[in-house]
Amino acid sequence: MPSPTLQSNLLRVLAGEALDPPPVWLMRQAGRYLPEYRALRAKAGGFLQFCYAPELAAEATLQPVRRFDLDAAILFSDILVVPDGLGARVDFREGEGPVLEPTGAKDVDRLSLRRMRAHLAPVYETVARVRASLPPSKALIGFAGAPWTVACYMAEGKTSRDFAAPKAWLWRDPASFQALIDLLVEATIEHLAAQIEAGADCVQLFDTWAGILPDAEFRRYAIAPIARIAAGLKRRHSGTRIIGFPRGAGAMLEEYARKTGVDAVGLDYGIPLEAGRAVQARLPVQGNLDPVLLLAGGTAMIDRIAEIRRAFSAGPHIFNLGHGILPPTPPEHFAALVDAVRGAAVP
Ligand code: 1CP
Repeated sequence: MPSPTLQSNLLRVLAGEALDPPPVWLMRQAGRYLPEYRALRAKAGGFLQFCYAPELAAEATLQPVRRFDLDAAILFSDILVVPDGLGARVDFREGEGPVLEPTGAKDVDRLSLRRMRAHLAPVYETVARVRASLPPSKALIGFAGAPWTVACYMAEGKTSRDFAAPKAWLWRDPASFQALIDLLVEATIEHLAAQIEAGADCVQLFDTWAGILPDAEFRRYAIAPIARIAAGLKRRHSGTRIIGFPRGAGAMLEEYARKTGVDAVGLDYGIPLEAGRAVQARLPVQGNLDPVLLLAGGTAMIDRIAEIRRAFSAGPHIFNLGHGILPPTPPEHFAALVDAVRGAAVP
């Protein structure tokens, strides 16, 4: 029986219930594709300043939930606030994305967990504000980057296709790379626990670059750290539900679902529906419409939404994309997606 305290459909599915229609939210639902976001962003100054302005960040969080009547809000923030809080210099440049002062073996000792908690206080204030203005039927999702993905940006200093800097580091000097991962495991537990304490109902771990790791390294850097985070967070907040999103995991997904201790798995759009159903036999799943299909819209999108709903309707499923919304996406396509997800039951 579902607990009577689980008032939101998202939490009910995370607890293992199958709902038809499934709850819906989309990764990167706040952002540049929304005109109201662009207006707010213009007022905020820099992107990190925006993330650290609770009133503006709370408004950015709520914009898509209001416009599309979604089942969940996701905190407006970024995965790179953790390295910023630890003392690695992070900057966001117009049209270029994140730029960081690259972290190497000699820099790990200078990063500080104590500094992070104080530096990120405005993020936790944003969480509290959002939770206070959302009805209980809508869940608030907190999040963090997974240690591997955050380490990728820290070591490379920017985005990349192949992230050669973190990969070369982990093979040349595994001990110092592991020291960075260990610090990020602690920082992630702290950051997620603080979001839960401020009012987040559940959390998601984004491992955007998990798919560039070969199998042995996937186990060591994409599975083991998540298992430590899940155990550590549940030690502090036993009821917390965690969604893991290991993008590009491919054939390693089943092992990820079995060994990390996450409560639900986000499926990227490269995961075939049958493989997603195999994961769903063990855990609730979330996903996995191709974001380009949302951009394209029309009958191709509507048909695929029906197919995804059909594939996952027998078990716990949260409707979502297989990666974040693309900036040129017309907001009307998002509205059409929500209508299609909430439409009549699929035969
Ligand atoms: O100028 C702007 O408005 C900046 C665009 C932007 C936005 C809206 C960035 C820069 N971050 C965000 C918000 C954000 N980032 C959220 C907010 C909540 C929501 O989903 O609505 C979340 C969850 C993230 C997570 C994030 N940031 C990830 C993981 C998910 C993913 O998309 O893979 C990653 C890799 C980042 C780093 C980052 N921040 C911003 C950009 C453009 C990037 C990606 C850089 C790259 O391409 O490698």
